[in-house]
Amino acid sequence: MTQPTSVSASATHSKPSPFSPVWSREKLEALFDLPFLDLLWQAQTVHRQHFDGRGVQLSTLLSVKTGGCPEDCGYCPQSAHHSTGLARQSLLSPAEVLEAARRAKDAGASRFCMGGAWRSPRDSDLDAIVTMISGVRDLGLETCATLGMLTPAQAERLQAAGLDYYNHNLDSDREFYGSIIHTRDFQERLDTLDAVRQAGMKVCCGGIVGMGETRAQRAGLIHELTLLEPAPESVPINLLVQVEGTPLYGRDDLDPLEFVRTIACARIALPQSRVRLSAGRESLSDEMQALCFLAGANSIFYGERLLTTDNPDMARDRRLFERLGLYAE
Ligand code: SAM
Ligand code: DTB
Ligand code: SF4
Repeated sequence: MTQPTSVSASATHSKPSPFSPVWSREKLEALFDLPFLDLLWQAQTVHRQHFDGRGVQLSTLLSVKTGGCPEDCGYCPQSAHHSTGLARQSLLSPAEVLEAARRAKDAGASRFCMGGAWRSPRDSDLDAIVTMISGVRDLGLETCATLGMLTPAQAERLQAAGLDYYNHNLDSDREFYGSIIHTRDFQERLDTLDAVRQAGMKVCCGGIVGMGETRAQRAGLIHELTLLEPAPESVPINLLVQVEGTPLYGRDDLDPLEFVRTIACARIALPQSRVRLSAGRESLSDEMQALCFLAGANSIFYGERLLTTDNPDMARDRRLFERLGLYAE
């Protein structure tokens, strides 16, 4: 019988950080390969060193501009390149957005995230967005937006309006990325993340698994996230929601335990970040979600809809929190 194994971060990476241990891609691959229980034990240990183990942050999403996006992201129902039957919706009014934010706050969310299906917003689009941001803030919610690529000036404008977080995902390993998205490259994503950081906002950056990538490529995604300096404060790990009409529809489902492994590796390699159990919860049992929390997830999207697809209803989540003794942060 083999003994429990642990993998520790190496100090010999090309980009050493004074703030956190450094993970090479090879070390991350080895972490992914640990026996499942050893990996979970290590993740839960790291989790408890940095967070209260039972607190889970709740973010509610709203799609403020839906569909018709010029990008061709292979997973996304909102791309104009795919025929998914999704109804387009032009930019909502600030009043409509604030009404949804009020409901989210009353239901217990602490952060409200506004998503726009743009490659990059026009400056004129941001006029309404800045009104939404200050209104949501005035309700006492943290604010987050995900609007595509930003110029440095646009990032500064959003920050000045009171935007706390900007979500922009790396989405996958650098080498796998090109088989999923052809209309913007990995470096452009890094440039937007840089603009967000330089403007002084917190970064929400993660990815999607279950797109047909290998385990080594999942390790590659986490590795890329560890190279962001400082580490993103918020790391959404999405499980692909397969939408008919998208190129990724019909891919083999990822083994749910592999999803748990991805959460655990994100937790260990990004010990101070909130790791969000994001899209895909609808397809996970309560028991599988419990394993994700054990692996170190400490944030969820809360509310019946993600952007265009379903999420567990709030009553189910409240029951889940009760069953597991979790509390909302
Ligand atoms: N258009 C902006 C962008 O791409 O940055 C913001 C919205 S986009 C929908 C935000 C993220 O949602 C994507 O980066 C991706 O990680 C996630 N996402 C989109 N479709 C998904 C799907 N079908 N399953 C899981 N995650 C998805
Ligand atoms: C993120 O990483 N996941 C969220 C949020 N950031 C914007 C979006 C998930 C979208 C899932 C597909 C949909 O509902 O359209
Ligand atoms: Fe557009 Fe974002 Fe969807 Fe890509 S993920 S198609 S950029 S909305």
